[in-house]
Amino acid sequence: MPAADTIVALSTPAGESAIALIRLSGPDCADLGQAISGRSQPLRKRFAHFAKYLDIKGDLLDECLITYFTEGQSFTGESMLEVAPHGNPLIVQKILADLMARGCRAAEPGEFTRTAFLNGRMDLSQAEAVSDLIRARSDRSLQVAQRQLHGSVGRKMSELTERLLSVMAHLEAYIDFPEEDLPGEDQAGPASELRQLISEMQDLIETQRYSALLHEGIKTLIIGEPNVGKSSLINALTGADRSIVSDIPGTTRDYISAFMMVGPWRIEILDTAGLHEAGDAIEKIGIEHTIEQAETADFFLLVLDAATPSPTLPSSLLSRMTPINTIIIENKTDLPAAQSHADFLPDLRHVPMSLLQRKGLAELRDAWLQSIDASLSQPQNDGVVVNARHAASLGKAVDALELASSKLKDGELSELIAADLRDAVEHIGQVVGRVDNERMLDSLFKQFCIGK
Ligand SMILES: Nc1nc2c(ncn2[C@@H]2O[C@H](COP(=O)(O)OP(=O)(O)OP(=O)(O)O)[C@@H](O)[C@H]2O)c(=O)[nH]1
Ligand SMILES: [Mg+2]
Repeated sequence: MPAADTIVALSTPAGESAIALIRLSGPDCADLGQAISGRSQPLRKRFAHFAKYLDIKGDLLDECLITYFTEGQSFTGESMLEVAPHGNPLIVQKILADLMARGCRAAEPGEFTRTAFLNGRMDLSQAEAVSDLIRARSDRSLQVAQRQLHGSVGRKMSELTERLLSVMAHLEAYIDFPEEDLPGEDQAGPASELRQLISEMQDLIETQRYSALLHEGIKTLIIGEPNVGKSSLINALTGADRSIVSDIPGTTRDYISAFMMVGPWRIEILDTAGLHEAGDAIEKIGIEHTIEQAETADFFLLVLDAATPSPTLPSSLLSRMTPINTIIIENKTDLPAAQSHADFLPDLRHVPMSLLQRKGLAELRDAWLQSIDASLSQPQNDGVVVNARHAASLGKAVDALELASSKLKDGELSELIAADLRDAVEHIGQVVGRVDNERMLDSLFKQFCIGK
């Protein structure tokens, strides 16, 4: 096989910083390390060398730390170099240009992690976790990414595969040794194990919703009639003058979104146009947008003016609101005419508030956190959370298992059932980016005495 390229990339953000990190991976790293540091000896592995960076003409570019990793003992599995110069974009640019002049190639996005995956340093779900980890913006998503990086998804897939292989082994024994003196084909065992596997995999697929919420944020809609204080609320929650506040009803014409945190959860919060029957053409469009947004919202903060009668809400909105996903905010409790609206949608949680006096915000955050925790508490499945790609593969595996299960019930041939099970194993294998036939054989041989 021809030697692969040696790739190079700046691994820290472009711009001024105390230090920058330039990473290289590929067969030339050992020679390059020696050449750029002007050493006569090869660099010691896994040792931070304080060295002068000398360019291809021998000119000094900077003083930096250079660390060399040998093949098999690095992130990518190839030999690697990490060069840490001062974080001056000009120095970084000169070093990158010099490394290119010495034959390196600029790395593609994600190429270091891809190489790590191709070299078997991690499975596909772990490679994905690297990018999730970098992008995580809340404690919860960080936690899930870290677990996945440590192989949580891979381990779960291995467990499912083992169990499927065991069902298969049971069935395949009859294909391979029909005349052998094997125990009678007890279909209740494999059939109930299959049902169990299907239900566990469906639970796993469900966790995709959780992972989407973690990454995109819990979409929360502030809704209510005009002038009740919706824009005041988004501003108070985000600590910024994000939305215009005025005493003119109908000030907010279209939705405005911002990101914020509630405890460990990332929230995308949207201020919307006030809901009411009348209104000009632009307001009407704004209200339509609110109703559209409500269809995909995860959470609602329904704001009321405590001094005015309870609102009449469009039924399309009301039907989306449940005690788990909605909090009613009775705002303007400071007004003399303010009254309790506890009897309005009494099943939903009510929080009294005066945004004018900045009262009730802490209570709202507490109630909100409790609601989110209640609806999104740690998913089952040992905390394993799958992403959309995993869920798609698992969905195909479930389809194959459903087929196998109904064939088993109809007493069809073991060969046909085993083919569906094999499909399922392959789809599960796709989650971690590999299908390991060796393991299937191991499992088969372990359970049945083949040697005679
Ligand atoms: N007294 C009192 N006034 C408030 C309170 N919260 C907001 N307001 C006032 O109510 C008016 C409307 O506030 P906004 O936040 O613009 O209300 P909105 O719901 O966004 O209104 P639209 O965008 O028109 O739908 C402003 O004059 C605010 O200063 C409060 O707790 N008490
Ligand atoms: Mg507004």
